[in-house]
Amino acid sequence: MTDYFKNIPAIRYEGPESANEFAFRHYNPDEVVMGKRMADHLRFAVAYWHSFAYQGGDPFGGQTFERPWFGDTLALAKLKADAAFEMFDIIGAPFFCFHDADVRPEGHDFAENTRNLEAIVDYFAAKMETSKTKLLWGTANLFTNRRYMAGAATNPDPDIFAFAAATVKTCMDATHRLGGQNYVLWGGREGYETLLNTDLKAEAEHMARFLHMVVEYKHKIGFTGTILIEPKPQEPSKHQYDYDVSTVYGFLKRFGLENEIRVNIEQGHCILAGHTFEHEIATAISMGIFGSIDMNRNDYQSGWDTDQFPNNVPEMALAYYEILKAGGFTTGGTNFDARIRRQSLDPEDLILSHVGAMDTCARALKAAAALLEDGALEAARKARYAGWETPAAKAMLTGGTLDGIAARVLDEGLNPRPVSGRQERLENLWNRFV
Ligand code: XUL
Ligand code: CO
Repeated sequence: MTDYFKNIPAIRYEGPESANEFAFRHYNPDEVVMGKRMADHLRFAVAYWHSFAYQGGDPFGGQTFERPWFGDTLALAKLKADAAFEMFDIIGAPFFCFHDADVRPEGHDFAENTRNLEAIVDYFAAKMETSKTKLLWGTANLFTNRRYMAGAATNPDPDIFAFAAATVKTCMDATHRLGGQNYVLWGGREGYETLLNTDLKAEAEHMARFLHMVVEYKHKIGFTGTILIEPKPQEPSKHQYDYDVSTVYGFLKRFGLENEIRVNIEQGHCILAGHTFEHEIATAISMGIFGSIDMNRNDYQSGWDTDQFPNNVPEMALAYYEILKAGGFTTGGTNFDARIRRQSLDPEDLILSHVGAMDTCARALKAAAALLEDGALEAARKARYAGWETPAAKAMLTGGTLDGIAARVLDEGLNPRPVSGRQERLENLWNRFV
């Protein structure tokens, strides 16, 4: 036991009228929404890196937080784990996520990194025997250490490719051992700064081989979770190879990986790519590669990946609407890839940021479910495409040819009239539910 969160009570649902800061107003884990417990719909996860490893730095200044577990020893890494599992209990987190570098001290070489990781995995495993919190996903940090400055799987140096591959092996082992439901690959440095020193074709082929090895190893060890790629358009690299969902899909298809790897979609990354969150989610669903979400928001003025906690209910509702419509998460969930601001120094800030974000998501889920159950939006969407039910329309898709269609257009004297897209009417409908 640590005394880090000593004065903070376990957070319970008290309903929308409660004025208690340390209570949920909307997230009621056992409440049934569309036939399923809210907790089972949302599948919240705490991100270890932001809540326990982030020290408060920004590009102009270093550490602002003082946490008793900061430091690079195994004893401190265990203290960090103690505090983390205490926080998971306080907020009732069903899941957590971690990178190797968040949980273990940095070693001098691969062997020491592996020993340190295994020691912490043992420590987690013992805690998880009694904890209610499970592992949503594990991942390898292949971007912080200077060895990865020119990439991991796409590094021009084959020894760094090898170091990264060996590291992913250990992280997949850790994830498998802890019962993780997914394994994530975010290619922070898989991209480039200047074409003057970059061989695009070679880098793509190396990354594809790397991903095939990940898939092969997954099957070899009997890991039944989902392998996920997390798209992001830039930052840290100027040009990232995993720009957005469509780019990732094209890459997977090009190298025959589209049935093995899905995507973990992060709100802030979508915005950086010039898309909305719901666009990226709907795109992934339409391509059959939707996996999980990283929930956060960026500052809308700065244009950086500021990883703030979500607080915009209508926006999140659009995202959950697409997820619910597609049948909900399977192995995926809602990972709060979000950190408190560097001035938010108190233990309470760590807890209440999650409480607010869980409430935001719960409100969004309920609004999305109500609209889906109402059915008016889907009916309108279906009506817009109703013309495709006619035999002539269907025939164009099955055996249509340009000259055959041209003959029919002439023959029937087709002169179609545009119809309203009714955007504002649909926005009004949407607004009745959020
Ligand atoms: C970086 C980011 C990562 C991934 C995991 O922008 O989102 O934290 O989620 O490596
Ligand atoms: Co993320």
